[in-house]
Amino acid sequence: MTATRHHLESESLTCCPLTPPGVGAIAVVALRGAASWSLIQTCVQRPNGPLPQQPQTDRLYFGTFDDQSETIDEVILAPRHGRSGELVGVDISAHGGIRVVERILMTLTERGASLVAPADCVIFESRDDHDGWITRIKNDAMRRLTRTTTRRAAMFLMHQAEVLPLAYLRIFELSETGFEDQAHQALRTLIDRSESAKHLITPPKVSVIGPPNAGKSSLINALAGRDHVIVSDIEGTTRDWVTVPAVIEGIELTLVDTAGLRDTPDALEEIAIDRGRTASESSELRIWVFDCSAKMSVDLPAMLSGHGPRDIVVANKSDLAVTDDWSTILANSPRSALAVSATKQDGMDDLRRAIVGGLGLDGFDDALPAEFDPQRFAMIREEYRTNSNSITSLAARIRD
Ligand SMILES: Nc1nc2c(ncn2[C@@H]2O[C@H](COP(=O)(O)OP(=O)(O)OP(=O)(O)O)[C@@H](O)[C@H]2O)c(=O)[nH]1
Ligand SMILES: [Mg+2]
Repeated sequence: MTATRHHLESESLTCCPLTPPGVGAIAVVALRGAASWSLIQTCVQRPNGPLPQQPQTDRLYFGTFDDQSETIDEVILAPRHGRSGELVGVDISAHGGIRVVERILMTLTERGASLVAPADCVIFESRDDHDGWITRIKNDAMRRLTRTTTRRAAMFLMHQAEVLPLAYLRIFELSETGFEDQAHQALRTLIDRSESAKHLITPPKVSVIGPPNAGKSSLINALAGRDHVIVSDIEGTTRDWVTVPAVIEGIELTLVDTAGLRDTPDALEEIAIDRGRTASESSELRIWVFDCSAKMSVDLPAMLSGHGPRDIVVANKSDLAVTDDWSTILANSPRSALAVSATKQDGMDDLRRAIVGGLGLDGFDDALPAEFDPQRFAMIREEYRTNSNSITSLAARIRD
């Protein structure tokens, strides 16, 4: 028996899988007990060295979970603290797979933790959790983890399991103690942040529209990092709209490639253009793509008249000789268009930043509270709108 094991056995340590086996891209294992961090320190290494002696509250740690000298998986650690700030456990999220979870549980039990059924593993406890609403929100976040596909979404949900119930508690407490204005302000902030955060949970649709041959499909391939859609110099190559998954700054997106907008005698193409237009209207963000080496074939201001405030205008093919019209637009300050070359991959970082900004996620801090559940979000927004004088009804519905 090692010294570590002997030391840890004197404390009560339990572990259990929190996510169902084999489902989703992320698996979460809960480790509970005051000594859980000491145990974790023996099996998780950060890329730049060991874990700190004590975990900070409201912080996640990224590292590799090792058994002897072999790495089992990359993990995110979420330390869990009790009401008075004491450590009560650590949630370990790995990439999933039955074997990985088994090996993590095996390592933890070898080092002193007892394996228990999820129902016996106290997941969360809070003095204010009379009717279980805090536990419910936290467990909702954990369940959603099994459906995430990016590390960023996983980190966001693990943060929310901790901070979202606290944000609600604070709003209720402010209201119950007579600080209605502050309660409203805090709720408004939560709603605004949730509006952006929804894009971390449900991949937003970003459609790419513009005249034929402007390089829309090329741009989509450049953003997705693979040749998903057909590119050719024949105008009207893309017919019916096509969706392509992509990840930008950890945000999962659905890019929508559409048929080039033009007047055409071809009935099929006209239908494709119409369908593309409809798809783009229901998108969260639209990217207008033009060929800046070609004479402007459209009345740009007219074309952009339906243009939403957050839509992005791309002047593609900036590697070729740029026409005078486009030179003027690109020289304007502030610039209304981004100069990009899809084939040479120039200007793509600016475009990615503009997409993140257009989705309201520029500088978004995943560790601050935001509602992640679409139904609860719709409910709090509605309560705020219709019942803006009272937090009481909102509190009752959240606690219900
Ligand atoms: N030089 C240069 N050529 C490009 C660039 N982007 C696209 N092209 C070329 O432009 C032509 C049209 O590209 P596509 O991506 O098919 O254009 P599209 O807008 O999807 O066209 P449709 O589907 O017909 O509406 C192809 O020959 C591409 O190789 C670029 O940045 N620079
Ligand atoms: Mg195309």
